[in-house]
Amino acid sequence: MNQIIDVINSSKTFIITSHVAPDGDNVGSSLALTWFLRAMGKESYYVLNDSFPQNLAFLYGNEKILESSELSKQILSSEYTLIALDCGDINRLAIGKDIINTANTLLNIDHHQSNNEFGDYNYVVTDASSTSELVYNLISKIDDNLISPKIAQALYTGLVTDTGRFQYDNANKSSFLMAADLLSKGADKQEVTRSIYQSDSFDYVKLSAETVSTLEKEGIFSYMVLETKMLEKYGVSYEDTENLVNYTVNLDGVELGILFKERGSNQVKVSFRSKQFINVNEIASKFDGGGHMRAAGCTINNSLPEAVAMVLNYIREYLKEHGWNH
Ligand SMILES: [Mn+2]
Repeated sequence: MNQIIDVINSSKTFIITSHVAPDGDNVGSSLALTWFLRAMGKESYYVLNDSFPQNLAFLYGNEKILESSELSKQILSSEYTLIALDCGDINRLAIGKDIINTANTLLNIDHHQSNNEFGDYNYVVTDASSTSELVYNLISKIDDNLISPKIAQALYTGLVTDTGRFQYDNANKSSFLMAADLLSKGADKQEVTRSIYQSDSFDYVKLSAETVSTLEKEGIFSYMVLETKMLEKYGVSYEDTENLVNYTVNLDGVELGILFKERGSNQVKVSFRSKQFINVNEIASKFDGGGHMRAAGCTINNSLPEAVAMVLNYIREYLKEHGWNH
């Protein structure tokens, strides 16, 4: 962490980016670090080529999140430090390759188990609750007084979403201490609750019901399927379905939950969640994906029925091998 602090102190211009399919932790940590660097008197830009879930709009407010093409040539031809947040794989960064290649220094700050330390400097702690917690540690060490209520709110959001409101086993003592400190620095916990957990649209709840109706249970695992036509029927966007997978793993007697989400005719996003002992990062990496012990995902370029069959066959074998198939 000290080398990262040295790089931050000595650089003038920063580009912050993160993984595709933005979530509370990557948006929260990115906004917090972008604003903190500006408070230090630095120039910093948050760049992410993707669309954002509606329930995070309260966080970014008027902040302009740039697409790669909107960064001026002037910035790209000057010296800048690129900071990759919450992303285990350089190929998953939602930013133009040229921006990665021409960066003076690449900093990698992350908590994914699958992170392969692709940065010039890496601050990777795989048992940290969230990248927001790592950014919090870092900026508290640089200058605690520059953490404004807005920054506190962004970090608090990342912490709450990545720990599933403090219920997953990645929520540890330091997470609660961080939460308490952020509340004292002006984070508004009820705004986070209202915006993220109490603002479901009517159509989203109807879509959830239809998705849950596909639920199947087989021994200690369960799964559901979300087809593109269901999203179209209810007018819900793909980005807004991040939490549906929880229905699969919250069942009594289930250790492993899987959600298959169809994307077009030949791509399926698979989300894995586990409760106590299955390392889903290991399972997802069999299909070129990754993530954490208790939450991971992968993308399969195949039709929905093919992808479902392929993953379920693998899971059945995997559970059998470990003696968990009953
Ligand atoms: Mn995260």
